[in-house]
Amino acid sequence: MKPIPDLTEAIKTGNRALATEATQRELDAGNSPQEILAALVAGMDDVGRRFKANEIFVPEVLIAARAMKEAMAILEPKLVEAGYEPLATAVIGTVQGDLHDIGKNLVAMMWKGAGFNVIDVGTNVPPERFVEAAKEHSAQVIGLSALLTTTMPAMKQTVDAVNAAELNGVKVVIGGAPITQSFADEIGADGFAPDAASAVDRVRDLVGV
Ligand code: B1M
Repeated sequence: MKPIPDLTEAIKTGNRALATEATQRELDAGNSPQEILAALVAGMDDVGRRFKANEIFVPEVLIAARAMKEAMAILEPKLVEAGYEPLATAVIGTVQGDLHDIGKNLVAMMWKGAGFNVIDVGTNVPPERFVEAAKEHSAQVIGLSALLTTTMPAMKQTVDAVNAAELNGVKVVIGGAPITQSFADEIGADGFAPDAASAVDRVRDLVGV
């Protein structure tokens, strides 16, 4: 892949004007949509790495994700035309009884930034809705977020519903402030991520991309 340094830099710094301008410029120059996507993803990967290392914080990630979103709005129709297949499809939501969505949205943005097709089913999502959405979109991953200790049991109910539905290898990844690896093990989730950047690594590992 040919690097496009200013486009990658635009995502790293959350420069929306440059991100959209450089995306359009590269398309006009006949560069392939996949190469342009790779340059955008490289920017988000760097954002994820610095977020994990506590070099940047939630506001910078949101700003980078917004630049990525605007560039993707230009790029997406071209990717579709070119027959591009996303790396994986993930359904994400906040579990039943829980209305917190800032962390969940951040994970969704990072997943999109990594090249996944993300179906966001929102907040206060009952177990059967996760199952239904995973079936409808042939998802490989279901992401569950919970911020309340009182809604942690809804994660177990969702994992149980996914297992009961025999969704053919769909992996469940969980996260949120009160969630730990030992809780994930206890309820039989396939993966846990402490933050949005690690959630990208976890899905990449689980689906092997
Ligand atoms: Co709420 N709230 N809240 N709240 N709220 C907490 C979570 C709380 C810790 C505050 C406190 O008491 N100190 C507390 C929970 C206590 C507990 O359960 N032990 C609490 C409470 C009690 C409540 C209410 C019950 C209050 C009330 O009404 N009495 C109520 C519940 C409503 C409901 O959900 N049914 C409530 C309501 C609200 C608001 C609506 C006012 C608002 C939510 C707005 C929104 O989300 N749109 C709110 C907020 C903002 C918070 C705090 C202040 C901030 C949460 C947040 O967004 N953090 C929070 C206190 C705190 O955390 N300091 C608190 C930033 C966000 C980026 O972090 O979500 O942790 P976080 O996400 C991280 C990681 O956890 C991880 O990645 C993210 C980024 O790296 N992650 C995942 C998250 N999901 C993941 C999924 C993954 C992987 C990683 O894989 C799929």
